[in-house]
Amino acid sequence: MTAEASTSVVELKQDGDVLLVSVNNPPVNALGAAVRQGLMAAMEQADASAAVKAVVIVGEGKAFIAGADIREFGKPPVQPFLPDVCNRIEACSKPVVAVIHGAALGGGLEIAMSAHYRLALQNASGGAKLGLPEVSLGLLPGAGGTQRAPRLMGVNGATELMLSGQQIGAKAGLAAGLVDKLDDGADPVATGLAYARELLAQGAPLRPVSATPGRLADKAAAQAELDVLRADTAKKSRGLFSPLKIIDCVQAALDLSFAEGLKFERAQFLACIDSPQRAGLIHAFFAERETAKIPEARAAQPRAFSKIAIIGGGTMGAGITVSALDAGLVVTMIERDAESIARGQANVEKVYNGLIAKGRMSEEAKAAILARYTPSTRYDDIADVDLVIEAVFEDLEVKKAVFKELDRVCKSGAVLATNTSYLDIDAIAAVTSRPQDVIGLHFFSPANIMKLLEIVVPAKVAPDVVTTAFELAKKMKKVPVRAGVCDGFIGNRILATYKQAADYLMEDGASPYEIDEAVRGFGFAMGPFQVTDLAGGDIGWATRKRRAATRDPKARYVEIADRICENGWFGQKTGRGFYLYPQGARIGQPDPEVLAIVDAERARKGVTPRPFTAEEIMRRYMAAMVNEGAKVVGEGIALRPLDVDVTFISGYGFPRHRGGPMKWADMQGLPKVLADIEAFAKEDALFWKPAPLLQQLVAEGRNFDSLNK
Ligand code: 3H9
Repeated sequence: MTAEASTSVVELKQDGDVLLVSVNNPPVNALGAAVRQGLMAAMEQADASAAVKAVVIVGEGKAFIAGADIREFGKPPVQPFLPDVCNRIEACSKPVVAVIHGAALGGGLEIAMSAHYRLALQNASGGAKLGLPEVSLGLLPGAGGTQRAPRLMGVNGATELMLSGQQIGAKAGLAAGLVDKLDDGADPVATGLAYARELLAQGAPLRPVSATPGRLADKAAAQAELDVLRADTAKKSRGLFSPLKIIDCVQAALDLSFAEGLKFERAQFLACIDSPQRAGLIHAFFAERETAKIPEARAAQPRAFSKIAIIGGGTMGAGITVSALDAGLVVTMIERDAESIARGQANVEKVYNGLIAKGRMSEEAKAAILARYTPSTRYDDIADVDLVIEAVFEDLEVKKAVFKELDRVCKSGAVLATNTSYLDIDAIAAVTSRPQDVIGLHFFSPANIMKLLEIVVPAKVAPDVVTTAFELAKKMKKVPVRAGVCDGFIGNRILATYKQAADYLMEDGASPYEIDEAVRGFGFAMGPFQVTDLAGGDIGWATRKRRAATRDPKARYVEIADRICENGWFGQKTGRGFYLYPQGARIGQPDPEVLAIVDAERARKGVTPRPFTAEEIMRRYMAAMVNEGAKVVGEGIALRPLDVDVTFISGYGFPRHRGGPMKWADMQGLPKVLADIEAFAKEDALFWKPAPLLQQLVAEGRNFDSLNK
């Protein structure tokens, strides 16, 4: 027995002539320092012991190994380093078999590629999931992955995996050359031991991937593939740092010896580690997992739900219905009359028909899903549902009327949710006899696609209703963020503020086109005026008119958008808005008549326009976003700064590699952001009033992240 070499996270067991190496580092067997040390010790043991003829590496629990321990990045590195562990496995004098069940991601797949044989299980833990997702963390496979993957899979196969970050299953892994054998067994240990014995019986040789060029043997063909990929990546990587570095590493795999290629890869990996993009992306990774950690979770189990009702079959209601059906729920959709419910049903079917047209769904699968869908015009049909999501017209009185009806028909204990983007949910709850069951669920359009779900918690709601909403989000594969009740909740409240900053910039001298370009240059997919044109200028116009009576008369108000709407220019749907959209074009062109309106408004207000650089535009835009974000956190509307970050990354197109507005502010340094706000306040003290929380953090020498812990 060789158990003495075992550590708490890597257990060694001699099974006949095979050394079984089990990685046991819950929850996902990440390759922290102790695991790396344990794997090194295992290889020493395998080499030293004459009793060991082969080695089997397995992961305990639900995964093989999910990669490097992401929490270690940014901290001082601890030896042994992962590339050395991989090289040590490959250099083992006995055949090493990696048995992959569940996730083998990043460094986990690199460990597997360093083994001499790879067996993928199709049934254990939902089947093997193979991937090199480092790119989504601002990194590249840095433990030999950029050198071994192309040798195993060729340039196209390896690069696709490394640039997309996507996972492939066992069968695809076999087809790609990544694994040697599939097995239907459900027990990684038994299956792995059997495979190792089979290999020993065949006298199977050591097979280090580094020893041959493998699928890079035809260098000219490989180079041609890489040239195409480089050009494509340069176009698509949109300012991201690591994708082109991945291409450079594959080039090194073609040009250099394996050892030199590894050295090159290491230098590129360390450059990625030092990049602010890595810090932003890893913050986003953890933040998305933190938002589900809410105070209510400690005390309250979610209520059970399987049957739900959606009130309203418009774009929003239909999108939510699709999300619910895809989550396996039984859905009744309610509309007021036969015509509306037919339209609602058509809206739902349209989504599935689109998937069928793209070859991503079969007619049978659609029929199976729609078997769980019932359209109805009678509220009495939803008397036994567990949960209701109301998605009718955004008007307080209309919603109150629906909730009175729900209160009448729904069974006791049913969760009653309203999908609203800014209405007062306490007021909606108050019309029912059961405010403890009423909650807000703010979906984003298209609701079946957008990841963000703001879960809005009114004063009287019961904790188990909140946890039920989070459970629903999990089932729907949404990113949930807990928000308090206020006008616009987290996202739309902050959006309204930075949109105002953009309006001020426009009136002061920047054109809407310069502002949009600066915002895109920062990494947003669209600028604020493009977004207005896409959403329809009339929507914001209606809100502005409704709020005119309550607007602070001392607050600066820019009328340019109103002038544009008065012409009937509501954006893409009317062919012009801030931009021109000739013949239904989706990309707008600058409109000289809009610029004339902007000039006329400046003249009317006596504003002498001044130029703004893209950098100046972004300083104001971001300062407004961060300042309002700090107010939202300070008032308890968002639990933590990371909830603001996740809201903007998942729902508002904020560039993920910048980590969200609050992380961005931390990376700038809060004193600098506050100094900007104070300088702008000299022009307009009302709008640029610094958030008390921001002032406090600066005074205490702390950052937003200190509130995330
Ligand atoms: C890399 O490998 C670099 C190398 O190439 C080179 C190095 C030199 N580390 O997602 P879940 C935590 S880069 C640390 O909710 P699921 C996670 O935070 C790495 N912690 O579960 C959560 O913690 P908590 C490349 C990690 O079942 C808990 O585990 N690898 C790591 O929905 C459960 O996670 C990746 O990028 C990690 N690597 O999904 C894979 N991974 O409970 C990243 C997870 O405290 N991971 N945690 O909130 C994933 O994609 C998913 O976690 C996975 C499981 C699919 C594995």
